[in-house]
Amino acid sequence: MAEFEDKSACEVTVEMLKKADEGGYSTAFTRTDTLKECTIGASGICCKNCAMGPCRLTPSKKEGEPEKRGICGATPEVVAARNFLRMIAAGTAAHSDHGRAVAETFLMAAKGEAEGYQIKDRIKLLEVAVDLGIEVGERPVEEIAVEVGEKCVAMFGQQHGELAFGLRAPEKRIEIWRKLGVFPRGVDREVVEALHRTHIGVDQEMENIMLQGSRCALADGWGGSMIGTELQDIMFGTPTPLQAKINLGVLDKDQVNIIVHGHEPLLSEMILLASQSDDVKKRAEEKGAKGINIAGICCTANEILSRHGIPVAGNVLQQELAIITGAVDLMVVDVQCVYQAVGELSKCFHTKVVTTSSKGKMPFAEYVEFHEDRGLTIARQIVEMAIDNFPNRGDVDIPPKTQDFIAGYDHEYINYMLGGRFRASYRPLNDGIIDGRIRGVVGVVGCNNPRVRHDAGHVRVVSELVANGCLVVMTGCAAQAVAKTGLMTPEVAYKEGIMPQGLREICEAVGIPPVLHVGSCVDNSRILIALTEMVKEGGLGDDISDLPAVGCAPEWMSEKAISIGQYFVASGAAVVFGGKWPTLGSDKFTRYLFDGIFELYGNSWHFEEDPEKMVGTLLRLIDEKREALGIAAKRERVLFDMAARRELSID
Ligand code: NFS
Repeated sequence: MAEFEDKSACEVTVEMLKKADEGGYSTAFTRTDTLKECTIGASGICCKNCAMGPCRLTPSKKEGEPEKRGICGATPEVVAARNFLRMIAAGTAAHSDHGRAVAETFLMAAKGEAEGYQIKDRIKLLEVAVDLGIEVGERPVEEIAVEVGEKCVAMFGQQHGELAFGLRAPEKRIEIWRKLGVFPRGVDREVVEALHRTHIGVDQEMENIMLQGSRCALADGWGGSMIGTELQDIMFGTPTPLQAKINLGVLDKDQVNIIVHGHEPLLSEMILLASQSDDVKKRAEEKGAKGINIAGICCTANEILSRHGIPVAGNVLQQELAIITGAVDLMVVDVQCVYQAVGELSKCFHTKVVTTSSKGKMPFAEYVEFHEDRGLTIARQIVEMAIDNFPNRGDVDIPPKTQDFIAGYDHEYINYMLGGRFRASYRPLNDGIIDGRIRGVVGVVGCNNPRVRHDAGHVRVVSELVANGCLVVMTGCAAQAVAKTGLMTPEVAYKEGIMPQGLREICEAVGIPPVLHVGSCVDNSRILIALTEMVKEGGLGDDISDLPAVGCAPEWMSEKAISIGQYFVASGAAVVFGGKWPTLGSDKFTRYLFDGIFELYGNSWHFEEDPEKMVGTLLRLIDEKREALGIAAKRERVLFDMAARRELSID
């Protein structure tokens, strides 16, 4: 088993890896063993932006030997910067195209043209309308919603002026963006300009390239992602805390299991709705099933989890393992983080894989094109495909383990739960930080990456942060990793030895665990708002860069993660990435990201491969900000209690 335990810290995953091995199935884990990474590409100094290359600018081996240049003369730092900007652009594009689909559906829903969708959270609609400068008055809700939808759709194609949601940031931050010329215009424009600037023969200064890096990433965080989050909340309801279950054990041998995988809740909300109708349930019974069980993977899971408490089957590295249980009757996907291997693997089982987006088709899958105007009808068709596939099951082997956890925290709820219904405010949080009961706030986000031990980095970093008095907010696959340990329940988190007295007092008074699940990756925009609220509440400086708050991604892999990191840095938060760092081939550019940009934004990027050392870096960054604010307290680094570690099955 040791060989499998080296690959994952998640017991269920280890068990399934063993089964995959016995069955001879290839997974991302086994392919990682056989596929050696290209070190030049991985370090960011391979330029393949034109056909004179690829120019592989390997570092000089001998002292005094001149540094390599590309055929056009490009220096390693410019090549690394261009590659980095292209990652940001791709990440921004992915989040923002999601946001656009939501905005377009929202507009259709407001006009009554999207079957099954509605305007659920009217209070949030009015708040967003006010932020967009829309007159509210006595106007009918539908009319306001149409205007909100139109304004949001227009933000993608906006050619000039400042992106409206960017004006939500603290005053001082807005001034920094204006001074540097990085306040984003339209989302699409920033992505296009990023691609233009990185074309052969355009932007040849790493600093200038990274100004566009910031502007493009800010268009993601304060644009595409924020539009996605806000409008999803209005259409599907703003999350409030709820209890749910996680891990492959949520699959049910007696029910039709449908896995929703991908990112946009536009599809999964309709699948859920379709699965709840009486005649569909009856059809399932007729086929011998006891019901219909919906479970999620990746960020689609986080979306329907946060709003409906739908169980999570697992995070990104568990997508293939879900199929290997033999219990998945249908996996329906839309966009992003869906492994191509899933299609072919499904052919070894009875599982049907259904793609739904014209943007993402897959060999070995069936294609049912999803259209929001007939969303519910199409979802119903997919649910029926799953039901009809139930009798085709072969052997089923579901690992019996699940874990309870609490999800559904968002910045509105944090505000409310801290201050109470009549005086909702971030005051108690700020006070807790000022008096030292909360050392700082850390956002731990991002993916899994089979090049590092699955879930281990997330769990280690978060448990150590909690042991050292930090309040942790989480999104994405990172959140799912920690949910699997129980740390997101008061029952486990309040046990002796998990967190220090001060943090525990606050958590107990408010009734929260020290680790809050705040949603999917587009919901990182919620963290931007929470940080802004903390600044506006007062007592912790007057910009995000003054807060004892840091972001980190211990196991990142996607381009979206780079975009998120850059928008946090440009918004003033320090960011620490683990795993591997994509610019190490150029010392000069790496130093610029780690030190140089501090001058501009008041914080910068950091990299720490080892999770243990990452905690040290995070705590140091927090303590430096506390010191600058004059609220430093002397404290020793606490190591996580061994008994507690065993309790959480963290090794
Ligand atoms: Ni985020 Fe979600 Fe997971 Fe990474 Fe992929 S699901 S948008 S990118 S892998 S956290």
